[in-house]
Amino acid sequence: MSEARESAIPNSERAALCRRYRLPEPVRVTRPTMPPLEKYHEYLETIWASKWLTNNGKLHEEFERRLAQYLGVEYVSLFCNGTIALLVALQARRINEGEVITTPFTFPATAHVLYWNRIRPVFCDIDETTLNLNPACIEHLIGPETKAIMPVHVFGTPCDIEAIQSIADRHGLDVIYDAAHAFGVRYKNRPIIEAGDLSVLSFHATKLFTSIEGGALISKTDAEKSRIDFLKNFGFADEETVIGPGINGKMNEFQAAYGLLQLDMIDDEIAHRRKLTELYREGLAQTPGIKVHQEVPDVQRNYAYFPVCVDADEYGTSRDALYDTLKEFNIFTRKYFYPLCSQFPCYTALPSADARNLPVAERVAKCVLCLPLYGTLNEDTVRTICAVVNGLCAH
Ligand code: T4K
Repeated sequence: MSEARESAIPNSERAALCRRYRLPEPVRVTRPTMPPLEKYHEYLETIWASKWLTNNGKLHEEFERRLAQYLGVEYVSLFCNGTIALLVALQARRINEGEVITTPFTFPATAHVLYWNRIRPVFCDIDETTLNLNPACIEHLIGPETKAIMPVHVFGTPCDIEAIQSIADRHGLDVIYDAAHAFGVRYKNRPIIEAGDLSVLSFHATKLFTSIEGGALISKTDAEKSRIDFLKNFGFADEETVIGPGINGKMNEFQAAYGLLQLDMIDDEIAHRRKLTELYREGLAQTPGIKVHQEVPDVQRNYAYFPVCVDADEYGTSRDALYDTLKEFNIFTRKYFYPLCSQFPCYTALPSADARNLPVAERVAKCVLCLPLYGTLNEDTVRTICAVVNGLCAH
């Protein structure tokens, strides 16, 4: 039953459901909430007049300052995207050999930046509730080659930062958080991006907060921010001094302008997503086999994603069958994060990638489904999606 790929309700019932609930337009897992075009145009005029397109321009400066203020942290370095920010985070801490412990339940970028820094990823199992690294599984993976831990706040849910920090302190390891999903999240009333040594945000177009492409690296000291800023600009400290093997990770003025406009909209975006999340929770509360992500205490959430787990036996249909059937209704969900990074051909030979070491991650990757959630999604559409998910349940 759990491997069933077909919708378990009869075809005639499914066709009737489709006639009633099929959405007129495709609804994707996410859409960016666009700022007013006139306002972006005003920024374009400023850029045109200044002829300053990139390399630490005025808008970049303003965005970095206002972003730090909004996020409640002191040291923000803007990047062209989150992946390069992660790559530079490792270089900033001089981690470019050995092993780093990370989660397999993440976007490929997390594991790939390790590989690109010549580091062996060591995959560690996850916690069933938070879907983040399970601290209880970390310690036995630490060996003489271990340099750092790279946890991910998956779907914006904070990792167990206290437990992870105490393991890192005991073993003298760095902690670099992939906080790509955690824009604006607070834990015990502090920004989650303060945790660990460094944190990386992503501002990709699919993210809660976007600068088209973009990202930021959050550091703790003046000296570290300077090193990061040099590293993202080829290592240049001044016109004639290169402090190290840097890269081009700079954010340009067009991205910064877009980011500045997003800052004016982000609180409304989060508030609307919160409302939609509540509607989903209500609408799916009684659905057998649809397990909604549990709230974690002391967290001010950002409502970046709405993941559910489909229990094929209870729901009567597998996650994959539901994913396929929803398309007939014009509902385009995503299986974030399936397959696991440990299942990619480039990593399967690693001993830590063995499925027997990752039972929770393996199980979650087979049942997780992210339903559409974004600021311009309307409440009726969420009600319809719930009605379809309920209607397709075989029990
Ligand atoms: N670490 C983690 C944990 C991450 O999740 C990510 C990125 C990173 C690191 C790396 O950060 P960046 O280097 O990307 O800054 C998307 C994003 O490309 C990726 O940024 C993101 N995670 C990941 C979770 O999602 P795809 O392959 O699912 O994107 P795509 O093109 O299929 O888009 C999904 C849906 O979004 C589309 O069906 C429609 C909508 N969309 C997309 C784009 C690009 C739009 O409406 N407009 C758009 O411009 O990866």
